[in-house]
Formats: sequence, C-alpha cells, structure tokens
Amino acid sequence: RFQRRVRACRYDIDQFTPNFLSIFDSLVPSEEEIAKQNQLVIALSRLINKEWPNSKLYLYGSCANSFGFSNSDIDLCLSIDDKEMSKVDIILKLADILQAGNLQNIQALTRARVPIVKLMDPDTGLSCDICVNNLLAVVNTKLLRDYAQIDQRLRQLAFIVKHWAKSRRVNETYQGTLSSYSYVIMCIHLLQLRRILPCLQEMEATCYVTVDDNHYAYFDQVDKLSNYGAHNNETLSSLLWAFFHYWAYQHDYTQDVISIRTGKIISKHMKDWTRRVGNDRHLICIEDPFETSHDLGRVVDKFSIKILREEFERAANILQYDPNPSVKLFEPY
Ligand code: 3AT
Ligand code: MG
Repeated sequence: RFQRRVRACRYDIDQFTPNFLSIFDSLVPSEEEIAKQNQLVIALSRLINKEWPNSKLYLYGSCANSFGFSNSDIDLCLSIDDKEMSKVDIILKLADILQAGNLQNIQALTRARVPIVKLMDPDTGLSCDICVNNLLAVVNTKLLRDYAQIDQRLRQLAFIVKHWAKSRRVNETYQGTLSSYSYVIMCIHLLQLRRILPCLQEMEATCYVTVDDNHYAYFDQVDKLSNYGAHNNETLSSLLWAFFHYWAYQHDYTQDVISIRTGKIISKHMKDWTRRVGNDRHLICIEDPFETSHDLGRVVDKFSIKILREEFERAANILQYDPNPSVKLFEPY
C-alpha cells in the first residue's frame, strides 16, 4: 500500500513546481540590490586600502555564491599580509578604521571561532561581517557558484531548502543545526547522485589555488557543461521530494558520509568519524569539499539531530501527502 501511495504521489508531484518556482523568484535579490551591495564593497575597499594599501577585500558567502536571498547580510573577507599583527589586532584596528569612516553598529567579535567585525552602512542599511584571511571560504564560495552555473535546478532547489530551514529554524549553527553552506552542499550531492551535476573536483583541473600551503584544484570551465544534466528532466518539486525523502528515510546516519569532493557516499569508518572526539559527534556527516577533515555536521548534537530528523520527516510527509504543500512546508516554527 505504501508503494502505491509513493507511486501515486511521484506521478503528480510535478504539479507543484510552478508554485515552488514562484516562491524561488520571490526570494531572489533584485538587480538594484546587487548593485547596492557592490557599491558598498567598493566604498569599504577604498576606506580600508587607505590604511592597508596591500590588502584586498573579497566578497564571499551567499552574496557571491549565488545562493543569497534578497536582504541577506554581506560576508566579506579581508586578505592582508602583516606579519607584525595578530588576527585580533587586525580586527581591532579594522573596527577603528570603520568607525572613522562613519559606519555604524560596529562590533569587533575577537573571541568568535572565526573572529569578525560587524557593521551597518547607514546609507544603504546593509549589514556586513568582515573576517580576516579566511581565504578558503573565498575558494569554496567560487566552487558553489560554479556548480550553480551548470544547472539552474541547483539554485532553485537550494533556495527552497534554505527557505524551509530558515522558516523551521534548523539553520542555526549555534543551536546545533546546519549552516546554509551545509544545506547547499547537501543539494549539490543529491544532484550529483542523479547525474544532474558532475563532480568538478574529480575532473581534469583547470583552476588551481593555494591557501596556507595547501593546494586545491578542480575543473571550473562550467560554461562547457551547460548540457550536463539535460538527460534528466526531473522538476523542482520532484527533486525537493527526493531531497527530504533521502534525509528522512534513506540516509544511513550510522555509516555514511556525503562527499561532493568525490560525488559519492563514503563511509564514516574510512574517515575515522565513527565516534565522538572532543565536541565532534559525527551524528550527521557532511564532508567539506576542501578541508576534508572537517565534518560540517560537527555542530549537531544528540538533541539537535532529533529535531533535524523530525523536520526532514515532516517535510517529506508534507510533500508526499499534502494537497497544497508549500503552505505547511514553510510554516514558521
Ligand atoms: P546565508 O544566506 O547567510 O544564510 P551563506 O551562504 O552566507 O548563507 P553561511 O552563513 O553558512 O552561508 O556561511 C557563509 C560562508 O562561509 C559560506 C562559506 O563560504 C563559508 N562557510 C560557512 N561555514 C563553513 C564551514 N563550516 N567551513 C568552511 N566554510 C564555511
Ligand atoms: Mg551569510
């Protein structure tokens, strides 16, 4: 009976795609908004370069990886080679520079895992976080953006998943749920398994970067891959169903690690992620594509894993049975 229900649902799930696409459209930032963001980055670069002529300000995170919603905060990374100053000193001096430049709500968070300066630009109302020398985040931003250019369904799926995660409050790393970065990686992995996306890090490299003496390489000529997923005609709602169904009922939480670096599921055993080490519990395992010793699920604890899995099941069941799934799916928690 279950099989019949699954089939019945899979047969007509596509009818919800136009509705999900209009939700996607409503979340995408406008051209004006993007122009405003870019202007602010230029103004901040000028201000900081006066003090540190050899520094460079990079946009990373959702404003640069193409998975940003309208009105999301701007993530910036200051690249600076100053052997004399510690990261904390740089953060404190940066806060002073911004203060003198009439930016508002400046806060230097020197004790955070990734130290940052927060600010608000009174002219545009935009808020920014600036970190220092976190260049791997700039590189992983480019990888995500490159994947998004191969098949438009990735961006659509990840927007809907992020919107669901924010509505259901399971996008809060300080409360033990997953980052937006993790959710995008989960979407890339699903599309790799369905051959809608390739595995760029397994292809012949065309792009090379070195960060802190580590070398990274992958294929980035994504304009040559625009037909890659054309053989697969699954629609957005069908992929959304597959995403939640996978994380609710198919993923083996005791054995498996998802890895977009290899385009496969690999074993926890192979990574030695089978037991708790310090605060890393490995209850849901998502390999970072570059820092392969990092499990992006390490923030998840024994309470939040339960919440997450219940939310995956809730979403899977709504998509399976609800005649109007887009209402309940995003119901505020
Ligand atoms: P929002 O739209 O702000 O929710 P975002 O894409 O900016 O989404 P995050 O706030 O999760 O994503 O993270 C900002 C960037 O920082 C994304 C990624 O380039 C980097 N990043 C986040 N978490 C990690 C991590 N655990 N390891 C490496 N890089 C990370
Ligand atoms: Mg962000």
